[in-house]
Amino acid sequence: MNLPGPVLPVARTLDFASGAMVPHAEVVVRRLSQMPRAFANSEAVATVLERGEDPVIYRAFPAAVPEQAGHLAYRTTVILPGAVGGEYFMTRGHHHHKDSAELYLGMSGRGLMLMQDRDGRLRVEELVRDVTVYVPPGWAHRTVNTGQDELVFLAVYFSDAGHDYDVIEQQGIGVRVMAGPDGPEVVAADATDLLAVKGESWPT
Ligand code: S6P
Ligand code: ZN
Repeated sequence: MNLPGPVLPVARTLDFASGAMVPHAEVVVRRLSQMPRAFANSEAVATVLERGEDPVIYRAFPAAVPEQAGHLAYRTTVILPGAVGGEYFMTRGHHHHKDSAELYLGMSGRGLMLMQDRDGRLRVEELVRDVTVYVPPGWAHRTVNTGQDELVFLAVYFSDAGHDYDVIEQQGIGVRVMAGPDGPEVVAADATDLLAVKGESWPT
């Protein structure tokens, strides 16, 4: 969104239940057909698409902010409830071209943030209303809706950071979140990674 600067101070309202931001720039809509490789079970994805269905996985309401150094961009995201091949609906996930931090705020619903740095370290944090999750520079992030309702959250990031979807599209993130008989199950690529995810020795 390359708007000319400078901009004037502006107030925008957020509806915590629906995720609507007023005013907002053009809404981003992501359907299953736009992210077929995100889900592990490619047969399940193909089956849904062959049925002629192309469910909306998530929508985002961006604030119109110049993509220039010094600005903060922000947008709400609404991930619908659902699963494909037993894997919960989630965002595509990305790195930022310019490694820089990002702050998430849970607004409604229930989900998990999957994060992985460029060395492969993994971290999973719960995202619910009133919870902030700090994503340090260099950590890819993907958000998963593990609940029955829409998962709504706000993300604030450096406006000139850029979004790099290629690494996650090609390599994925080392954990997946599956619908198990007793609720969400975080499944890691290998046991070592899973220990890292569940480790308690994280600085607070
Ligand atoms: C932006 C921030 C979020 C995501 C949004 C959709 O840096 O992380 O606003 O853009 O949740 O996810 P994705 O992976 O499709 O951009
Ligand atoms: Zn981001």
